[in-house]
Amino acid sequence: MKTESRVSEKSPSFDPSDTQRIEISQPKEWAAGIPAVLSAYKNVTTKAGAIKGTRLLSDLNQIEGFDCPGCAWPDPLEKRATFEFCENGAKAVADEATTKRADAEFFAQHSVSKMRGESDRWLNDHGRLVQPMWLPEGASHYQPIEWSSAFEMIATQLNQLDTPDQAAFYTSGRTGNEAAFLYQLFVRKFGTNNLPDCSNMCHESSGVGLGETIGVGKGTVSLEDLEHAEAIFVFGQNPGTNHPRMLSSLQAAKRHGAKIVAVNPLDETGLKRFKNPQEVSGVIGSGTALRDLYLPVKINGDVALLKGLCKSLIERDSQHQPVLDHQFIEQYCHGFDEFKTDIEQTSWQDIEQGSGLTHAQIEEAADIACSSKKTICCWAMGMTQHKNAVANIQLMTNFLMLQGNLGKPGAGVCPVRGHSNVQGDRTMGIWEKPEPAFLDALEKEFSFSPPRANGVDAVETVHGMQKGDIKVLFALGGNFFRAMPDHQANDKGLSQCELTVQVSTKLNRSHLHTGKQALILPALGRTEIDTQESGIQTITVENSMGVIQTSHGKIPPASTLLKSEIDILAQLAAHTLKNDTIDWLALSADYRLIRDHIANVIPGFENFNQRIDELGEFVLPNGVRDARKFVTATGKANFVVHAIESVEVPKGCLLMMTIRSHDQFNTTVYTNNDRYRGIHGTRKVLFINRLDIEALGLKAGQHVSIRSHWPNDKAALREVSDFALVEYGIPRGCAAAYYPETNDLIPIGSVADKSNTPAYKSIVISLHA
Ligand SMILES: Nc1nc2c(c(=O)[nH]1)N[C@H]1C(S)=C(S)[C@@H](COP(=O)(O)OP(=O)(O)OC[C@H]3O[C@@H](n4cnc5c(=O)[nH]c(N)nc54)[C@H](O)[C@@H]3O)O[C@H]1N2
Ligand SMILES: Nc1nc2c(c(=O)[nH]1)N[C@H]1C(S)=C(S)[C@@H](COP(=O)(O)OP(=O)(O)OC[C@H]3O[C@@H](n4cnc5c(=O)[nH]c(N)nc54)[C@H](O)[C@@H]3O)O[C@H]1N2
Ligand SMILES: [Mo]
Repeated sequence: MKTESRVSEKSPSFDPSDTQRIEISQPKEWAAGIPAVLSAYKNVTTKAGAIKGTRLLSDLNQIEGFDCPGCAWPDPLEKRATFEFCENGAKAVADEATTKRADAEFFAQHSVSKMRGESDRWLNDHGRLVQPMWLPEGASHYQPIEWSSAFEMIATQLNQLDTPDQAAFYTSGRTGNEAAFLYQLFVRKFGTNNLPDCSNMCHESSGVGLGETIGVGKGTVSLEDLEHAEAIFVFGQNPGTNHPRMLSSLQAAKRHGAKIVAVNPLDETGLKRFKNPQEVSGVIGSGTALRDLYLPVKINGDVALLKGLCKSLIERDSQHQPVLDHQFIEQYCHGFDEFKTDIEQTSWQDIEQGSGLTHAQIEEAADIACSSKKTICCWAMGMTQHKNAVANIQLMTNFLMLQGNLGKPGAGVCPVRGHSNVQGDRTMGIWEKPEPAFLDALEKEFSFSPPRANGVDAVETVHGMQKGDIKVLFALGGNFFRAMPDHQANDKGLSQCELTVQVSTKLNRSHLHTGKQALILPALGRTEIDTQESGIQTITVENSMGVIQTSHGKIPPASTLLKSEIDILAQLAAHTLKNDTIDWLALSADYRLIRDHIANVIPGFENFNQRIDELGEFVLPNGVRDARKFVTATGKANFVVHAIESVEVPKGCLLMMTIRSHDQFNTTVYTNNDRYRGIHGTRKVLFINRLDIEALGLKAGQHVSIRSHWPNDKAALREVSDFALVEYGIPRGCAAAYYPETNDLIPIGSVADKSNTPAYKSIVISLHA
């Protein structure tokens, strides 16, 4: 066994590929069009090969094809285009279908310590993981291990724990419904609710906020609603990059006469103008202008803006313009009087100061709301990753409630999910705070007593590992180390674990920051044919709008040694839970049997197999959407009072958000370019207002170190270095940089109230030449 220190001198932010030529140009004025089609084909054919690549693109998002692993945007229920994909979905597929392999020889050549000094892009570029690998205690290199030995090792570790709560089981949102159901069942039979997931870092604030206001933690609109809305407000979202197929829906809405308002510190290209590559006019014409109004809100200025919007509507209504839907408020809502009083007492001065917008700009947005009978609010991470994120969500909902924009066609809330099945994983019970009714149904179906105490979420997992309370971390997909904030805290926690296990498709930094021993279990991807004892298997996913769809892998697996996630989980359960009443291996031999259990446990999945056999897909019930039914503490939709609370930014400091570039999928970096924002050759940039550059005595292009400041921070210094200043259209006092290179700047304790989501988009920073 080779040994060598596992500690690397280089910080994980080091990126050797940054040496390529750096070019900064003007941000683009339109999205998609021919460059997007070319980029899609180039990515798929260069990585997967011409024949396999073209095949993959034609199966993507088709009824008999596979669900795109890129994002959770829905596919049209009928009339799918021949090529129902986007540039970035194609990149995600190409990345999985790559012909490169990170095999045993690769791991023999590269020590863990050496790989720690490489960039995220370098790690991912080595291709698919093809066989189980083991990092023994004290070893410098991973070495191959048999599947059976790996399962035995995990089972032994788990069964040696003092209590099941000493293990945590993470999930990233690519996992399909069947695997998710099996996973939570195993974890609860093992005896814990420690099921942290990527939702904890993502839309948790939406779930918590919506749960309290309208009683359902999901969106209430369909694709059709979106296309027939009269006004669409897009808050804190960059769909041109992260949900490109949403642009087609926005285009359809525009053609039906909708007005679109973009609320964002950055005037994102995708919301300006869209050239639809599916249409001739998108190829040769000038495309469709999307947003009618752009509101350059300050980072975290949305609570103030939303209070301003509500104030304007309430003022207009009291001046005898029929603006509010009093009947809806009377019949379906609770807490309106208190809300109204609070809004009336909030001054325009505080609203302007808090939002960074003028009263006139807010009135312009209110004009659009008032002229619409059907309004939708869409949002993503710009709203959910702040200290007061839950307030953001609740005020958006309240803004809609004022005009009765819930539970009617063309109106409602639309949290746009990230990972392709993050919403489905929750529906299947991947949740550290399960509902009692769900546990009751599980108890009845499988005749056991599931644990009732809440488990740990993602942030609590890091605290737990640091304190020594959690000794085993098992991760079903994802990149827990890199996606979470505060690498120092996370590394300390992980290194104290007895065992860390990653079920993965590609190499990432979580394979390098491990427990005393570590395992990599390589899994089949969404694109690959999944053959089990009963034949070729189908899985299902739930998209952002509550539609259950099937997904069928189409290409041969990257290696004969790969196992499906379901097979891995079933084997793990069979090894760990001795003499169990459930025949786990029978479930993995035929996924239909898992769906039969889901049908018995989860409302809305009755006749699951039959419905997908006959229809291919079906829509889950949603009380708010279908019947204006609000299952909240008051039995009504709740208005909630929130104060304008701004993050304190000391003089000379800026408030920074962390964002995605056009060429990454979360922690997977494809290239160092961000075409729409005009960045080429580097990810180490800080977007900043020209006047702030001047005020700080700096120059555009200059390289600086970024330091973060947080009142309760116990760390000595949090700093990332060598970031080039890019003069950009962003409000004064605000800045932006890419995730994950900046994740170490965020202390693990800096989280959203109530949802405990890391405040990835409110980081107080200072710059140092
Ligand atoms: N190609 C691609 N697709 C993806 C992903 C990917 O990485 N790549 N990731 C997937 C996942 S998991 C997710 S969650 C989604 C993420 O999708 P997005 O939420 O669109 O992703 P972010 O880059 O985090 O963008 C946040 C947006 O919010 C804005 N913003 C930041 N702070 C504020 C604020 O305080 N107020 C307002 N109004 N706006 C603000 C930023 O300027 C940016 O436009 O995308 C999913 N789809
Ligand atoms: N600073 C900052 N940090 C953030 C965010 C931010 O906006 N700013 N966003 C947060 C958000 S919204 C999210 S969702 C998290 C993302 O957190 P995660 O979901 O944990 O991270 P990903 O980067 O999506 O995970 C990528 C890895 O998943 C594995 N993988 C891919 N496909 C499959 C599959 O089919 N099966 C299995 N088993 N493995 C697979 C591959 O090994 C790949 O390396 O990051 C969060 N972190
Ligand atoms: Mo996400």
